[in-house]
Amino acid sequence: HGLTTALPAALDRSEFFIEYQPLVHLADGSVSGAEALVRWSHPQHGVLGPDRFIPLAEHTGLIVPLGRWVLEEAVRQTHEWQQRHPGAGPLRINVNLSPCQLHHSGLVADTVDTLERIGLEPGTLCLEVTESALIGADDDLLKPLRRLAEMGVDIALDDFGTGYSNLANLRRLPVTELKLDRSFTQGMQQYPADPVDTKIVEGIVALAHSLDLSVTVEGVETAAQADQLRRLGCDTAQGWYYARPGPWDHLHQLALVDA
Ligand code: G
Ligand code: G
Ligand code: MN
Ligand code: NA
Repeated sequence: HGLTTALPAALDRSEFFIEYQPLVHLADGSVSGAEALVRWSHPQHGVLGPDRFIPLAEHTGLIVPLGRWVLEEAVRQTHEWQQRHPGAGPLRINVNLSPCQLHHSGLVADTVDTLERIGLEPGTLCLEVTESALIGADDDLLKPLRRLAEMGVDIALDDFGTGYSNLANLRRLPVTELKLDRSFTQGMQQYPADPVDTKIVEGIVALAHSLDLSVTVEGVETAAQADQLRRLGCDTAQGWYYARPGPWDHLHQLALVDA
């Protein structure tokens, strides 16, 4: 596969870049942070989304250095922003972790090193891990996440509700946040919202809050969705209604509006 063999050189030539999608407090609409989403500016094919190359990078192991680069870049831009806007309040940065990175023994050391070298508080970072990556995870796999959580790094369970949700299992995972999959948000499109989705979201919010987990909803595209998810008690939202993923400067402007 041509893209696979081009990946290592692409990393050397800095062909990757990050777009940031804002995370918004549902209570007042203020920006709380952003999710870092990697893209590849391919010299022939143009801008490629992560779906096109993350699976290839996972297959070849390049995901480890690529993931390290994403973390470094996202932490650096967040820190730079904080230095320039000390009064604006901390912006949280969410970075996705692939299951391969969880298996890599350097995860904790790399993360700690990046945060310390750049000078970002661990509590400013949230690592997103998919629910499916943690299904059936044994203690060895959870140990690095637990270490990071003890240091104050937030851990979010991404795409929650799409995997096999063993709710009892949730207690044993070192997570601080659930990111509800877009499919639940779709049921909130009309008034009144889909009654089944409403019941499910209510149940998940009650469970999450009883375990001291916050709830982020993905894929919010309309005011109706934001409104109904807010009333169901969800804490944070992300989606095109607020902003599409974009360059840091775009996020920067949104964050300063309510600062
Ligand atoms: O916004 P977008 O279509 O680009 O994101 C598609 C998927 O790619 C998301 O589910 C996200 O979890 C994943 N993704 C985006 N950036 C990264 C990254 O840096 N590392 C990993 N492992 N996945 C990412
Ligand atoms: O990590 P994750 O898979 O959740 O990454 C978010 C993905 O969802 C990215 O591909 C992003 O571009 C996409 N996305 C973000 N906001 C919206 C939205 O409001 N609607 C839809 N359909 N997709 C979205
Ligand atoms: Mn994600
Ligand atoms: Na997701």
